[in-house]
Amino acid sequence: MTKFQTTCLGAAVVLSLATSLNVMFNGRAHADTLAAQSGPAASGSPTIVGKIYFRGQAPRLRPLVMSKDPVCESEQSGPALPEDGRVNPDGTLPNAFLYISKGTGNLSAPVPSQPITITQKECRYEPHVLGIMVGQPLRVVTLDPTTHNIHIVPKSGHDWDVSQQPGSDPVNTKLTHPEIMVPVHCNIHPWMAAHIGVVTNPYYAVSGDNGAFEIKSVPPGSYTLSIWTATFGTQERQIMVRSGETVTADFTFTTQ
Ligand SMILES: [Cu+2]
Repeated sequence: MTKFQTTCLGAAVVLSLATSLNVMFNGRAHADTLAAQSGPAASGSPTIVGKIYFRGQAPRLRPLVMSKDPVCESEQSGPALPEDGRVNPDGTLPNAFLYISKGTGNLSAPVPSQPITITQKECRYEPHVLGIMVGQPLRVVTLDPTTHNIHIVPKSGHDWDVSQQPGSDPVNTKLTHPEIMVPVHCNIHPWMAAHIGVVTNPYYAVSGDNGAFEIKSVPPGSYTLSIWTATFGTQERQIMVRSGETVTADFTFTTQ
């Protein structure tokens, strides 16, 4: 076991216990707890790392029914399980969106000109959960031999509803208001769904198939780190980021 894994495991035990006992850390005390787990971080390396754990009975997921479009059905190599509600085999959660919702540090950063891409592949969206900054280009790609329609439905601003034929060029848009989370649908294939976290700073991440996440180069400050999941609810906690240090922030969710 590497030193990093040991640190994560230790932090997980402490934070998991706290969460399962419904003990809310808050304010300075918890910030210090997390800072105490910090280690040195080189410039540009992760400043906030963590893992998202799940306790309890994982939801039993029903395969998506794609019979409405035989092309989609034929693209599947096995049962097409939904992403929402999925728990990794190791008991961690993928598809959790982590972001800094409040803070004292200087979070202002230029909006990247490079696009965030969402791809329609095998009649699913890849990725299923993604983040983007307000005003950053969103590029929609189709790789499927069937027509899709991408329908983005923000609470503020206008719907964006565009069809893409097989072989079409990518289409581009922008999201104009912060929102956790903006839903994406396909009006042709009702099982297609994605969630976009639209944020005003670049300090966000999505947990992967090992439940881990990392947010790089966060300026020093005191922050609220928030986490969204589609199925298991949301949480937040205070963290303190100090220059040159890495903060470990694990979260645990249970069945709702
Ligand atoms: Cu579609």
